[in-house]
Amino acid sequence: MRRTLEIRYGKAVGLAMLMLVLVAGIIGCKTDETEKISGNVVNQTPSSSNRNDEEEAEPLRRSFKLGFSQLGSESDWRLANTKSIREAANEAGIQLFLENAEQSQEKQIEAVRSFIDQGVDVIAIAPVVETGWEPILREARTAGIPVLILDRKMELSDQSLYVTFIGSDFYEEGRMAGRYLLDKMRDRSGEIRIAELRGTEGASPSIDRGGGFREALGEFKEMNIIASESADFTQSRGKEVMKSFLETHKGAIDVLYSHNDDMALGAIEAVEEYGLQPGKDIIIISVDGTRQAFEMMIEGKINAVVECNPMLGPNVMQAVLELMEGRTLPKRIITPERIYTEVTAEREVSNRKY
Ligand code: GZL
Repeated sequence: MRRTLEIRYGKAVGLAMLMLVLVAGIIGCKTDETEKISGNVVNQTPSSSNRNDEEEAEPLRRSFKLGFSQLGSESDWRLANTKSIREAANEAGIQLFLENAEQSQEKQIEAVRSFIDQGVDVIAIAPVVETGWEPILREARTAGIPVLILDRKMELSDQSLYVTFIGSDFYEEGRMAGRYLLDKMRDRSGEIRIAELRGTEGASPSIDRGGGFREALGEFKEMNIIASESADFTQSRGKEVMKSFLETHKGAIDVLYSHNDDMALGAIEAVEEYGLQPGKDIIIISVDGTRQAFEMMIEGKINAVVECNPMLGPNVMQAVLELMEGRTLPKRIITPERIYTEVTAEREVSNRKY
């Protein structure tokens, strides 16, 4: 009996040892597998010995590197956009390399080349103008670095040169401005003389906001754009160009359509210095939706603002993380937007985040 027990006990111990070795082997392989799958895990086994098994299996993700070429700092919208990108990168634990090109495409291209040399994981570009990007995007593709286009669009013959566009539908913004004007003037008869302050020449918001506005006004022949000039999205240029419009047309302007709030704020100064009342003598429609523009609507100096949301940061960082996890992204990620008027401004102004 005793001998039998000894043999059985011996066998049980041997079997248990074998099981232990087998289980240890499986855990070891799993760890290796985890490392292979995620790819970007750098320290799989945490140094502290007091972590339990579950924590041991959770890989530590290294912080990804995002190189972002920001086009400039020309407007309140742009400052809010940069702030949103910085805060969202910090929140997501993504290492952000941000270069401000001060509205120079050449500096943007140099910045992208430096990101390639630094070996970032992803490159994001807010392109100052639509054209001239294919060569540098090909350099990024050769380096195996995916590119996100933010805010403004690029004109590309090869759509595979970028992963996704994250921004607004500027053409629809222009249509919303045009539809508002048609409604605002529905009881007016005779010619409606419109002045337009365009944004940066060749920039997609300038091209599309102008196109959408004209499409909406299309069949209404009394709607006449008598003056249109770029004021580069800045307040100072907006004042200068509006001053020249007023002098050229001797104040005979019924509507100002400004492609952004900064130019509209400059234009308001010019209108008041000319002796007219903005928002009354001249209807003013703008785009962006900055807090200052809302305050002007409450004062009755701007009649309507089409929102263009600069808070792209969270969408951008989400896209970076999904890209790094090997997921596919939609080709366009569009921010929903709406129009606000002097009627709705008061109850909305406190919600404005930029
Ligand atoms: C629009 C953005 C434009 C803003 C301007 O998405 O590119 O550039 O409307 C800014 O205020 O300068």
